[in-house]
Amino acid sequence: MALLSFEKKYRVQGGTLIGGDLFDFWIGPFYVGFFGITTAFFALLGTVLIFYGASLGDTWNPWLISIEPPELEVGLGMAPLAEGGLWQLITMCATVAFVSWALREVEISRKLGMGLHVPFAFSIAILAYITLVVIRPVLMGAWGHGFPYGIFSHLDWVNNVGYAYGNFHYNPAHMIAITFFFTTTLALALHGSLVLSAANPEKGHEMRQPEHEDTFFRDFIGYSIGPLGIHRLGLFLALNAGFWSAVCIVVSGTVWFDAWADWWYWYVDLPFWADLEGGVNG
Ligand code: UQ2
Repeated sequence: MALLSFEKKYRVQGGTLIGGDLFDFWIGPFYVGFFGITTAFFALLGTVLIFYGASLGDTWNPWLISIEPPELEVGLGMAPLAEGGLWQLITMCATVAFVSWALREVEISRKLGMGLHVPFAFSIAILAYITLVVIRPVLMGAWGHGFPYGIFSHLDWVNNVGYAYGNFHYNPAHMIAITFFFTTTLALALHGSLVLSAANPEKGHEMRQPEHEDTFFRDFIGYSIGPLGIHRLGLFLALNAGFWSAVCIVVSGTVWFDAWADWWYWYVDLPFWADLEGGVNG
C-alpha cells in the first residue's frame, strides 16, 4: 500500500493525551497535536535565544559560538541573561521541546495502536541530556556544572571534566557504556549487511527472505537470534549505551570525587591479598 493511502486510512481522531481534539489535525504529512505546538514553540524560542546569546559574544564563527552556563558561585539561583541566564532559559526550552516531542510520539503511537517503544527509546536520550544539565548540576549544587552550548566548547568541557577525575576511561560505568556503544555498532553492521545482502541477490534472482537470513547465521555460527530478536537486541544495546552514559557522568562528582583509577583499589584491598608481603599495601 502506498504510504499516502495508508496514512489516509489511519488518520484517525483520538488518542490525544491533552486537549481532546483541539489540535488533533494534520498539516500536510505532519501530525500537529498539542505537543506539536509546544515542540515548535519552545524549539523556536530556544533557537532565537541561542542566536541572541551568540550576538552578545565576540564571534559568529559557528565552531566557536558558545552559550556558557552561570559561574559556579551562582549556585542553583537564576543568573542575569548575559551571565548564564540565557543558558538557563535555553536549557528549559530544550527540555520542554524534547519532552513535547516524546509526548507527540506517544499520541501518534496511540492513534496507530502501536506500542510505546519509540517514545520510550527517545526518553533515554532525553534522560542522558537532562542528567548532564539538570540532575548532576542540582546534585552538585550549581548550574555551572552543566555543559556549555557550543561546538568546540562542549568538547573542551568533556575533555576537562574527564581529566578532573584522572582518566575517565577507568570509570566502570563509562566502560560499560562504551562496550554498549561498540556492541550497538557491531549489531547494526551485522543486521544492516545481512538485510542488504538478502535484498540484493545476483542479477535475475528473486529477493531472499528472512528464512535465508536465519540460515546464513545458523550455518555461520550455529545460532540465529531471528528477524524480530535482532531488533529487540538492537534496542536493548542502544538504550543501555545511553543509560550507562548517564550513570557514568552522574556518579562523577556526586558519589565519587577522586581519580577513577583509584576506584579499583576495592579490588587491591580485598582481604584475600590485601596484607600479603610484597603486595601493593604490604
Ligand atoms: C540474525 C537475524 C537477523 C539479523 C542478524 C542476526 C535472521 C535479519 C544480525 C544475527 C545476530 C546474532 C547471532 C546476535 C549477535 C549478538 C551480538 C551481541 C552482536 O540472526 O535473524 O535478522 O539481522
